[in-house]
Amino acid sequence: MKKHISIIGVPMDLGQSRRGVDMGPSAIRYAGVVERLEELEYKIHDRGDIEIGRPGKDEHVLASDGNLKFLSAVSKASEKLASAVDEVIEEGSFPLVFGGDHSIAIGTLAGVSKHYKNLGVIWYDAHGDLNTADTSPSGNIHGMPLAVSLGIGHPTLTNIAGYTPKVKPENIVIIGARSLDEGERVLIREKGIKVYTMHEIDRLGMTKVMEEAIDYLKNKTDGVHLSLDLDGLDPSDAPGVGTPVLGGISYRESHLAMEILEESKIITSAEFVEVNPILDHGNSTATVAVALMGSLFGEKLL
Ligand code: B3U
Ligand code: MN
Ligand code: MN
Repeated sequence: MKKHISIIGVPMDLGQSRRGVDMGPSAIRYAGVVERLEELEYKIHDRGDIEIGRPGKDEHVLASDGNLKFLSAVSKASEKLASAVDEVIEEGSFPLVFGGDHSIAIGTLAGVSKHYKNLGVIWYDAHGDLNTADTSPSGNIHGMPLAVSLGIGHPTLTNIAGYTPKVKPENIVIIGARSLDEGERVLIREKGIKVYTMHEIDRLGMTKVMEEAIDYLKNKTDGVHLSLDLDGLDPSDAPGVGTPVLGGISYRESHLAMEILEESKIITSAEFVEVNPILDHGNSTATVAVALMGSLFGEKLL
């Protein structure tokens, strides 16, 4: 992994309905991320936060766009984030993005993917985030970023940064899924997307799941983005998320997953999303996020 890391905060809360996730970047900083990574001898450049425009007063639900809440504010922020991520990679630094809700992955991937011919994506999440306006039960864009990155969805979103698609279905691995909508299941089957649900994690164990995921991506990709939604973890370990789902990945399994990724050296960019300090117990979910970043960037127990 590179020795320079650039942090970008994205205080976005318009991709879903629970306020407070816009404070995620502050909570993660407060949990000591910069100090933790500096201990590991990285040079950290904290670029501060992307400015998120407030929506116009009629924009709360854009009926004319169907089922896409805050489409215009989300797409504007995505363009800004894509440019910032692009700059970071141009500078030769590792982009580390803090959410905000998961809609920010649209911008992150738009900034990352133009630097790779075959970007791989590890999507660590309770959800598939593969909805479109037609299949979404909520109209929340944070349930859509993976579909958008495949080029499926509203053109304003799929064309962020001026190109589409950002990722090929065969270069994606979803880990931790346990809440998939019917339209998402259809898309997974149609596109042949690799998914390790909680069933496979329980059955095979996290070591085998991660080894298989890495083998699956290693030879066909030239970079791999880790998009880690804290709701992939069990709510007992990461309570501060907007849509908790029981039966998730444990704190220990998640550390193991990050350690195995670190050993593999395949990760070239990362984002940690959906930390909502208002719903949290203390600052424990941000603290978990920072601990996982420690493992991802090479912290060792001994
Ligand atoms: N699949 C549901 C719920 C959801 C997606 N992502 C999160 N929740 N965090 C939806 O609204 O698309
Ligand atoms: Mn998600
Ligand atoms: Mn999720």
